[in-house]
Amino acid sequence: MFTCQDATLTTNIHKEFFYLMNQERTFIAIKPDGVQRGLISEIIGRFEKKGFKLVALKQLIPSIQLAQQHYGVHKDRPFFSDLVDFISSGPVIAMVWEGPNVIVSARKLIGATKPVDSEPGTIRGDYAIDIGRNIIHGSDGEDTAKFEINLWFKENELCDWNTADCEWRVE
Ligand code: DAT
Ligand code: MG
Repeated sequence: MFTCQDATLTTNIHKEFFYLMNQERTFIAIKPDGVQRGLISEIIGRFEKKGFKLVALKQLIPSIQLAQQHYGVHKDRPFFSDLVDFISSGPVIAMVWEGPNVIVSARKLIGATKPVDSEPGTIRGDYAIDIGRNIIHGSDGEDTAKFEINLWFKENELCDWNTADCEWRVE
């Protein structure tokens, strides 16, 4: 017989399944301009306060090779060489953030690529005035996120953990 307890259990299993299906990870980097301008805590704070979970973080000066691989999709664009030089010009804060629909959500927190188009309230809208100094990078899709996380981090640098208040973040 199907009891009330079974129903609750089934609902919980569905919720758990739904939650796991919607869990995503994205690669976020504070570029050298964001680091130089003292915006690290401001930027990390926006992702934290939104409710996403930090699963990896490190500071590094990217090699030219790493920057070229990261921006490989733009290799034929006229700004490619300046972009690579800029990204490898100083410390970058490389991070992986996790949460439901975090890839799209992070892009919204970041704002449009061109600061003239990025809305006030977004990171670029609040802190950037030039496309070549737009503070922050975020993966633009699932495949890109996987590629970038693997490019910047080793598997053992990613922390699997749960926030103590996770039931207050996701129903
Ligand atoms: P996003 O960083 O929003 O994903 P993108 O992938 O189109 O944007 O470009 C990567 C970076 O390259 C972008 O953050 C800044 C730089 N860039 C893009 N278009 C540019 C342009 N027309 N002139 C100079 N830099 C540009
Ligand atoms: Mg991009």
